[in-house]
Amino acid sequence: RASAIRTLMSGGGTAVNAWLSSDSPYIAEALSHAGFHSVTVDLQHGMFGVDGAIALLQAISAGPAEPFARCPDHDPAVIGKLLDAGAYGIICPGIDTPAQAEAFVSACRYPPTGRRSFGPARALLYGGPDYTDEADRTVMAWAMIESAPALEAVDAIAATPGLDGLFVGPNDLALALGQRAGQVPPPTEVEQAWVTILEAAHRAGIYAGTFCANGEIAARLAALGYDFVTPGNDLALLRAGARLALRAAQAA
Ligand code: 3PY
Ligand code: MG
Repeated sequence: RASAIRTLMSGGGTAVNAWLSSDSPYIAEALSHAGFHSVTVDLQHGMFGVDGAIALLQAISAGPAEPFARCPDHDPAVIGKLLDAGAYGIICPGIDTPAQAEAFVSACRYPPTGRRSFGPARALLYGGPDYTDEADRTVMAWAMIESAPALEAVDAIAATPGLDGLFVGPNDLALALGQRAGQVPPPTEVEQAWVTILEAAHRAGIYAGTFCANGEIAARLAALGYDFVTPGNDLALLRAGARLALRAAQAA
């Protein structure tokens, strides 16, 4: 099965990605049916481990959204397992150097290009019988830029052969730049980094993606040129909906 996200973005469209932090296949399935182009299971900060993530990827593929995963760190064994479980995109946190970017891409690609081991398991069920032949052209590798050294090396990281995109982590970036995380709107240092990272990605001919605190910021960054935006995580969506319903119920 081809990646609908790749098709959308290569035609100039912006993909809207949901971000799953809760350990609930039911919520994963609901988000997949809600109209997002992809749903990312977050193994770095989400309330589940690799075994839980496999059930979440299954639940996402019960709906139309493409299953993505943010791996917990740079471990190629975990990246391989998430790909074998059917993740069509891997977002890798804390890529600070071109060497780390190269190792990350290698973990996502079969030999002779990379070092991914053969054993596609559930990926064959999701991707179909041609999965192995197409995987290196289908699976997306996104490097997260979220530190001062990463910002410094952003052009060299973007030039990594086989890397599909740079993905901004605005909260870690805020901390790295001496600001507080979680500010809405983010500090000007992060606003500037958003422009720098977008330009570096597009200069290198790869995509630019980002996490955002909410839909308004996601819309603004999509208008700026971001190809892949994430309008808050599942808990942020739940809290925002709860706040609106409470306010409406108590308006009388
Ligand atoms: C960050 O903002 O640092 C992220 O990793 C997005 O969740
Ligand atoms: Mg982060």
